[in-house]
Amino acid sequence: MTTSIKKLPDIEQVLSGNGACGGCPATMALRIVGKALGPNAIMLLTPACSVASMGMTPKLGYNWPCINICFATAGSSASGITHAIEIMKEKGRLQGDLPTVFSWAGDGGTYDIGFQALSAAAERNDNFIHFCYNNEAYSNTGVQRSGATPRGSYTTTTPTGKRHPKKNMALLMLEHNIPYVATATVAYPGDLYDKVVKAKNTPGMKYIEILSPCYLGWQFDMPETVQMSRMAVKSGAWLLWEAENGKITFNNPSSQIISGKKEPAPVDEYLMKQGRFSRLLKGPDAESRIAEIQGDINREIAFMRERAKITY
Ligand SMILES: Cc1ncc(C[n+]2csc(CCOP(=O)(O)OP(=O)(O)O)c2C)c(N)n1
Ligand code: SF4
Ligand SMILES: [Mg+2]
Repeated sequence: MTTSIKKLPDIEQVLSGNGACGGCPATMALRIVGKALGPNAIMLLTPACSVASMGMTPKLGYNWPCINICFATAGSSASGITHAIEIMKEKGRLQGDLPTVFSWAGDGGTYDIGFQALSAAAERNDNFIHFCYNNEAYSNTGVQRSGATPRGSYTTTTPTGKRHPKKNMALLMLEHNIPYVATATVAYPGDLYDKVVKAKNTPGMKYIEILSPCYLGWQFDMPETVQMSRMAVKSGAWLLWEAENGKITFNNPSSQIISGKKEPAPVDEYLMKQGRFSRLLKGPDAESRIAEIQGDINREIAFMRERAKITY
């Protein structure tokens, strides 16, 4: 059973007074992650909104030792830290439980710029958790497209709508044969919490991707973050799943969509709530543009349904 939001621990690792926008999904997600990881952890951050929001020493917004690293190096830096800790333990210079090492990066720092180092760390099965908070753009620098930006979306570098579909990064990570991969989003906090607890207790490389609707890039009203996150899941535009030792299972409500018990909500309503799509859906080609986006979603659902039948 998924942990109820009412049962999440009181512990707060994200402190008040940080510099994130109101309703920031990355900050919401990190609060839940903090409840699952607890204080005994070391955080690595690539340049992104979460870095810009964290404040300056000694008044950091995150209550862990935090290391700001280069954009491309989440995988290699986290590998270095985790190996250093293991060696210190071996030499008797660290006692007690080892801290959980985790990298916290955006989609830019994961799908694009950080991919090479992350892939190498996954191949080595190094012992840390990589979190990608995916707001589907480079938000911190004014909303440029990334590999996670869906087709049809406006960004400053795709002013007429992105022409290509997003890639399935979580699945790419799974294909590295790592022991734990999961997707989550802020509208389902108990689901995210449970997944982080599992990752924390699994040795080796773990990858958790959290869809993070950002009001600035997606162009909706700040208080609607959680609603957008829920709509993404209900329309099938974002699937909740996890893979333990290669076996994929879907989580509610995505499991109902995958099993065919529930039809995904038509994507129109989800798209029209977001200025990044709706501003491009006013012309005579609106219908074909929506059909193209719906086609990407349908294809992904059908593909993941079949992919989940394969175990190794
Ligand atoms: C090597 C390098 N290139 C570019 C930048 C500029 N930069 C800082 S944050 C950022 C955007 C990060 O996007 P993402 O990882 O998706 O995080 P988000 O801003 O969306 O939270 C960019 C391009 C940088 N700091 N380093
Ligand atoms: S721009 Fe988006 S991701 Fe960045 S701090 Fe604001 S709400 Fe969060
Ligand atoms: Mg981003």
